[in-house]
Amino acid sequence: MKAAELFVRCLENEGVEYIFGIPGEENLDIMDALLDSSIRFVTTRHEQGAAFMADVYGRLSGRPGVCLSTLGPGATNLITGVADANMDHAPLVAIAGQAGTNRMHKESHQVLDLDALFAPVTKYASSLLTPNIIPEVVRKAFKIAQTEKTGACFIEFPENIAEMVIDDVPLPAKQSHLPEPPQERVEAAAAMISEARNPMILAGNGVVRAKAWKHLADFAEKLNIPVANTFMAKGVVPFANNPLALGSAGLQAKDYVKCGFDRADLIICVGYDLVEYHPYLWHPTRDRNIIHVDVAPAEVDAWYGADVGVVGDIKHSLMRIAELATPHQGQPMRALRGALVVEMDDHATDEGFPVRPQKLIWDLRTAMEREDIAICDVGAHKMWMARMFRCEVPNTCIISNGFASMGIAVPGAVAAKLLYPERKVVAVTGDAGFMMNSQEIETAVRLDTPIVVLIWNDGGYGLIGWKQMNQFGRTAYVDFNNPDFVKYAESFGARGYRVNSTSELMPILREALDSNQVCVIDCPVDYRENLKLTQKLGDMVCPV
Ligand SMILES: Cc1ncc(C[n+]2csc(CCOP(=O)(O)OP(=O)(O)O)c2C)c(N)n1
Ligand SMILES: [Mg+2]
Repeated sequence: MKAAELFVRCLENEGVEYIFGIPGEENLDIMDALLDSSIRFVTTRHEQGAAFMADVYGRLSGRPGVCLSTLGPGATNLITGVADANMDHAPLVAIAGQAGTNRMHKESHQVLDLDALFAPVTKYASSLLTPNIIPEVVRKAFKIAQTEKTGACFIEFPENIAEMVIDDVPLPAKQSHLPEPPQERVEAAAAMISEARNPMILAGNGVVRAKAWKHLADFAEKLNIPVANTFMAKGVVPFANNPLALGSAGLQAKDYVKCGFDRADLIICVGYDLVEYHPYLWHPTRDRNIIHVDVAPAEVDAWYGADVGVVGDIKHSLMRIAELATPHQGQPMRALRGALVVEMDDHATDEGFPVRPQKLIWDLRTAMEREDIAICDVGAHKMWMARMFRCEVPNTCIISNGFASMGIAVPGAVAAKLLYPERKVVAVTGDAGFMMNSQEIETAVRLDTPIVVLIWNDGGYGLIGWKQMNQFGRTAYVDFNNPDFVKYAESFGARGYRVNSTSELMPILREALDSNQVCVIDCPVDYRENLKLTQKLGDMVCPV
């Protein structure tokens, strides 16, 4: 068979269902071989869209999402989404065509050193310089992408190698197992927890990747320890009626949950990746005890001096520590949650227009079912969603907070809908982030993946304006004009809605969610609330 066919067999062997991408002149053999495979190729309208689809596919499923481009400009277009997956620890394998090995060594049309280009944004980048190594390279890329801490890998496939003839078979696709945490570390952690006066848990995205949310909730409940989660770990403990759930931590500003970190003498970090939330923001004093429960040893950071590291399978670590530690009494941090819930509930009947962020979130949460999925883009809207969108189930509010690239929401929603056709999927996006990958509306319409895109329209780069106002008292170069989003949506064959008054928002959301069509909702948002929030939190006196 041709090397390209063997390559595709190897991908099938890894359980690949979808490849997101754009064909080019240098991957003709792969594209042709895919026609005879079980893999579905999703043609996108930008390689960045393809990479974000693979990113969110990987994050939601735990299996590597796969994206593909041609050489040179196709490959550079992939990079942002690949970097996003890598820094958010989403498993992903990116594939790019390459010029033949007879012209890779010299100045030649569209040729870039792709291994070098992808090395800083992946865990492993390799080139198929001979057909004999295809089974090994593919297996290695998938194994590394799926091994904690999961991330992105890259394979470059020169066109002359792809058409060579080879007789070989894929290697068995096996996954490695995580080691048990050492008993002595488990005991040390349990002793530290038993002796603490005010322990608190910070749960990160690693809990979601390990599917350890039930174990975390049991751990917290048994030991009666409150839990804050990072933006990327929303849903790891049920929020509703759970006195131990303190909500999401991640704002740079003061916040209720931060009062918890100030009050705690011990912070138990579980599956926490430092990329999600700088330790200096929640641990400026550097004097608290820290227990690090994770699959990998703690990163070195002056504000993250782990006193006890429990490294190994997170589920087992949590179970074993909980067996040995003494439960705590009382709920000294409960008022923090109470203050947040008051804020969440405060805008339920708000009629002000443009719509306030709190009301937008209230209506969205009310319109969506528990298991429906929101994919957030990056901007002020993300901050509001992270803080105020109640989330009961992990992986139902996807936030990129490692690389935090704008443009993820629309393509990410397409991937989510492919994975979960029975659930509603909403892309929650700013007007700027929307325009960065809005071309994938065409992909969504063509694939018949009925997503709802909810645009928070402020005519600007809202988050940046917010920061500029905080720091300088004036904004600089953050305003822009938007196209008519309704007509824009309709031009793709999608439905477009404009929210003209706050009372229209809920009926429009319900209609769009029920429509089974791709829908775009243009919702004007009142970002005067941004500075009000900063002011309010700045003036806040900790309730604990
Ligand atoms: C690709 C990319 N470019 C720039 C940034 C920096 N940045 C973060 S948020 C933001 C503004 C986002 O504007 P918009 O999408 O309209 O959301 P809003 O803040 O208005 O809610 C910018 C420019 C980024 N995170 N990613
Ligand atoms: Mg905006």
